[in-house]
Amino acid sequence: MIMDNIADILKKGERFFLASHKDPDGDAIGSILALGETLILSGKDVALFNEGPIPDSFASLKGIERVANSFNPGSGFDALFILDCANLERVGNISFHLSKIRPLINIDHHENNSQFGDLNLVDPDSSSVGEIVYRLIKLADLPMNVAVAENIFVAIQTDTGSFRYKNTTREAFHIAGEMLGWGVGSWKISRKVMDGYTLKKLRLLESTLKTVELYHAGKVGLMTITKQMLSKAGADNSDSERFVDYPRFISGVEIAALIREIGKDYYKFSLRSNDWVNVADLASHFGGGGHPSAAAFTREGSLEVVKKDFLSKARGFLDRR
Ligand SMILES: [Mn+2]
Repeated sequence: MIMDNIADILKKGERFFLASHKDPDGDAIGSILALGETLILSGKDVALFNEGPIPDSFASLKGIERVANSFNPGSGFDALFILDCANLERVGNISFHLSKIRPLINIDHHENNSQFGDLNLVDPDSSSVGEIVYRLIKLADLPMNVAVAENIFVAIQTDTGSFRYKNTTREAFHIAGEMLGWGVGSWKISRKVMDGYTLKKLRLLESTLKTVELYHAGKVGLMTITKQMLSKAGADNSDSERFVDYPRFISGVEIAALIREIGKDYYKFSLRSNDWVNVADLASHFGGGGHPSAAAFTREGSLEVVKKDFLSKARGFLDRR
């Protein structure tokens, strides 16, 4: 079984390269930190990579100082681990250089994962990659401590939206509970990772909330962030992490979207659904992807046009019920 093969590589190897997707969320950061820390505790050598930018809310996670955003492929790695990436390009600009390190081990939970690894451990039923890392640690009998536990907790907590999204399983609660047994202070982590707003983030939220619009009989909720709004708040796009939840909170909304201007006539759509719409399918119509209830895509064109195209496709998905 693939899981046993990977556990074997973790036990026998000495040097590992670990990377996760650019614009990281808590699962991307937490899962490489957790796997990195347990390997270091076992006396192994690890290089951790994330292209960034790393949101302020993760600045105090245990081991974060080890995560590099520049890359020298070096040599002598026993394996390359790519975590929480549906495809290799998600790693960012270094994806091209990574082909030098083998075997490439792909650990993920996106349904649309392209199976780009030499070994692919893809489990869409896992709440987070942090949950899969936990199982690997158990299987390979790797050491746990509070740093490993904290990062697994963060991965699960952030990918389940603090245990509220549809992927919040009994197993997710079970593992999170076990992490508290290792000394993780869940309230402290929540304060840092889920709260921990900076003033610029709150200012950005203030202006973003003013853009809320409802469409299709209140079933689609949209918010928009322009470059101008970012600069006015002194913020950047990493400050808008989870803002898409606000239109999702509105009663009656099934599809929530946050549209962010990321370049000239270039927009990123972050999507969430509350119940029946598979937003990964919806995003795939525009070349994106993700999970059934959390997905994203990017689109070129004027704001008016990209919004209109999205709303017309979204209507089709709402009508399918
Ligand atoms: Mn994830």
